[in-house]
Amino acid sequence: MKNKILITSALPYANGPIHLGHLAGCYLPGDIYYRYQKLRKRDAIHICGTDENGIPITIEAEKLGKSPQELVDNYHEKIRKSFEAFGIVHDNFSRTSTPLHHKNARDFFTRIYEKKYIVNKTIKQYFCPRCNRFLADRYIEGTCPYCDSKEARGDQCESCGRWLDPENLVSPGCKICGGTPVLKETKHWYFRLDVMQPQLEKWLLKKDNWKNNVKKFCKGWFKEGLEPRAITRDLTWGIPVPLKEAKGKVLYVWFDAPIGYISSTMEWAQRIGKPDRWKDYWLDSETRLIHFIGKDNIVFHAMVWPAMLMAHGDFVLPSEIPANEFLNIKGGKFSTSRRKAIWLQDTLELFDPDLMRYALAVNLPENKDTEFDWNDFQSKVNNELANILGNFINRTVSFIKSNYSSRVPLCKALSNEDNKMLHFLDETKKSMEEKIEKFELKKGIKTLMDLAKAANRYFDKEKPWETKRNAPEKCANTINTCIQVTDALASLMEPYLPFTSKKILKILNIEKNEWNRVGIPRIPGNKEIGKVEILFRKVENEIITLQKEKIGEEEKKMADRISIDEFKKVELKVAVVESAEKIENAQKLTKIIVDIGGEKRQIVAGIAENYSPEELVGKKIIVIANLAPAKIRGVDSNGMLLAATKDNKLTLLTIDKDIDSGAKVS
Ligand code: B3M
Ligand code: ZN
Repeated sequence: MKNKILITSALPYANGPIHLGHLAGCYLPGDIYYRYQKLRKRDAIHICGTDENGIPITIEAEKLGKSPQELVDNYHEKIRKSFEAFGIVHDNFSRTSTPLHHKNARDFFTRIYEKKYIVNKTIKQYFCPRCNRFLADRYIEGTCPYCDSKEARGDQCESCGRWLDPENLVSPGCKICGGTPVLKETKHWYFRLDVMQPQLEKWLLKKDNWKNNVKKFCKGWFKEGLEPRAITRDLTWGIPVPLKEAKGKVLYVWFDAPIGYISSTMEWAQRIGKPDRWKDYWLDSETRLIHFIGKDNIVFHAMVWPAMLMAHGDFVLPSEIPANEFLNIKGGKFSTSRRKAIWLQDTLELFDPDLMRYALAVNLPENKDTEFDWNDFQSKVNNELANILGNFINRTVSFIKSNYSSRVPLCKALSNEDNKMLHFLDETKKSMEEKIEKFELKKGIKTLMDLAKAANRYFDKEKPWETKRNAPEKCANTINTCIQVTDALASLMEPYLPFTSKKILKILNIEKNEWNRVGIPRIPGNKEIGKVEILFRKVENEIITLQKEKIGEEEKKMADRISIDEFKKVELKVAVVESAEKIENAQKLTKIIVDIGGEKRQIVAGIAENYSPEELVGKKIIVIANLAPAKIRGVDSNGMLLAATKDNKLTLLTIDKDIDSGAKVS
């Protein structure tokens, strides 16, 4: 086993908060794996940071009417804090907006440009005449030519995972104004993936231990044949391309982002006062470079990034890419932009982080998509964490408190049963090691839970509450064994449930966990133990009901928004009131004749209580001109006027400066 481990988790875009889908995809697995390696005293570091360039940032900033800088500053801090609160430990959490990273990305480009792995081409690119700009990848949306999804973006189809070029899209549309873009000439720089294919293929062939989803994906790509890929974009936000003739262009975000792993490691080395330390990892071919990612990032980490590294030549190549599938929510994907998500921040306000860490860990989408469900969360917490794991520890510690004045009873001689129990600790440890090393983290936590179950069975079978009276020595042995099991549980759970593990250490009055001592009793007899503390509080029904309602709400708010195209269907015009009269037997209704740029219309409106007919004549008002005609109280109405109302008050919408009737309102 190589002993240097460089662990990275995908750099989250600083365009929104972290949700459970992100956590299950890569952040929790990365953290579990890293914590485990540290517990085993391996030389491991965990590197991450926010991805602050590219179109995902500019689009969200435009939507919110903020500058990209404001947006990324805000979310960098939010993401960093919520990771910390959730117990995700990174040796360094950087950002791709640092001067160091800008320099690294530009140097990387220059190096492979000089080695002739980058060429330029004049191409035709979509340009939106209405917005007067070139539409870089995500500014364009259309139908995916492969899977027919209607929501494919210019750079990738999220539905089938293909990496696309905007020209591939069927019926493309401008994401900003909804208009139809046209093709126009521009120059871009391309990375010669085609040249890299043979090397890449040879290298990937040796990775037969890789997960199937990753291997399958790559094979498909090789079969189609790799093509040069544009790595520059027409944007003002991002890292300027380090070439004179590329003024006004920036590096494609997926070109600079993975280089962010290197930059973040360098930043870490500087921060700890050993500026060369990053080299020990990145420049040593013996390092195991492990990228934790979600499946939508596979193509970039398993193909483009290794190809970039090969072209560059100095750095270590990825050794494993444990990519997870998606965690879904009610049948669909989590989506930051559509606000269809359960936000980490919200769950942290309600539950101890370990509850969510557990619920996610046992449900990780390692081999297929899984679904998050609040009822399932509740049952995992109440029936597994509280009733099994918490219960065992609680009954052990409480027993010591009430029967042995909070001192661990001495163990004289172990029975067969005691030995079996202790032996099971060692077995569990080995089995967890095997699983975690293979990235089967879900199996790892299940193995831990099996130990807790076995421990409860042991307690039930040995009946210390009876032996206390009739066989006190046996009772002492049992309880002593139980406290060793508790101690072992604390060590074994640390990667998954670090907060609970800490609480147990406090109860046991010991400083730290020792993975390698699991199975070898280390809690001496007579040791005084601390206060009994409830480890897992049960989750009540009411809180679950509330959470379930919340998911729909936010998404609905977003879904209820209409697109600019929908709004444009409404034809609003200025109209002048020519005559008005009250409608008989209808207290609230007035019939008016308006002129809309020469066209006469009759409209029935509920304004009789607020405006007299005399007041109305001559007013210039706003009407919906293309409303389907209707009969109101038997009177024809052909259009509708606009008015503002509040608390029984009503006022008509008029115009601020004079303009002819028939003028369009937009
Ligand atoms: N920011 C994609 C994402 O957040 C991207 C990952 C970059 S890893 C170098 O899903
Ligand atoms: Zn446009």
